Amino acid sequence: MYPGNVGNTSLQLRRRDFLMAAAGTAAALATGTARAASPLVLPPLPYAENALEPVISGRTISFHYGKHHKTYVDNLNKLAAGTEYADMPLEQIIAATAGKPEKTAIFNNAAQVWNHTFYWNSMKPGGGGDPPAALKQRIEASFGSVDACKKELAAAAVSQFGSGWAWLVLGGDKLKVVKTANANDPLTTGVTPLVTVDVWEHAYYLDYQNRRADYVGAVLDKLLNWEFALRNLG
Ligand code: MN3
Repeated sequence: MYPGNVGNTSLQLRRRDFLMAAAGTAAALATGTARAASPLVLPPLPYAENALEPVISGRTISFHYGKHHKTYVDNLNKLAAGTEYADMPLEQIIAATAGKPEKTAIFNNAAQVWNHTFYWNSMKPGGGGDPPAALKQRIEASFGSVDACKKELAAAAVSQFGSGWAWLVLGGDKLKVVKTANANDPLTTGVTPLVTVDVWEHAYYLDYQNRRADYVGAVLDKLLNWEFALRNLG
């Protein structure tokens, strides 16, 4: 449908589709005898673990996806089991727990499940380069140029103190850059996320050690999935 889509079904998923995939088949699993704590399943990576090399190593992805992302899913399942959240779609859990100090643990894990699925889809092998024309136009209207947009996104990613995320979002009719700390995501502020960059150290430390700026620059130049951003724009 869009240039750059090469038949990878996962990459063609719209944001809501993969969120539903992330939420799993709640009803089916709820009736299953072998049902574990909760219905949430770790969504498959949209590419092989080593597909983002040399920008991000297979070793980084294997820990980041296979350990970190999986742990958020497992923790969320434990926390949600037997509660009102057990059968709730992920986005709804995030909305229902955001900003509630007594729900911090469940919010953190739910948001991190969502954020990581969004992050994997924000990148693709052979990404970066020029956005599709329809997106480019929107970027130029909001930032002046694609370069200015990338500079702002890189600055947000590099300047996020400690762990967090940098995002390109749609707010009203404007594209803008925001950053969030720890597990927070901009969904809870009423904007539409388009792409994100994970700047927790676990995202880059094995490959870049303390050189966060090098990791961010390489992701934006070589991996960013502009087609995914365009699809999220609706
Ligand atoms: Mn991470």
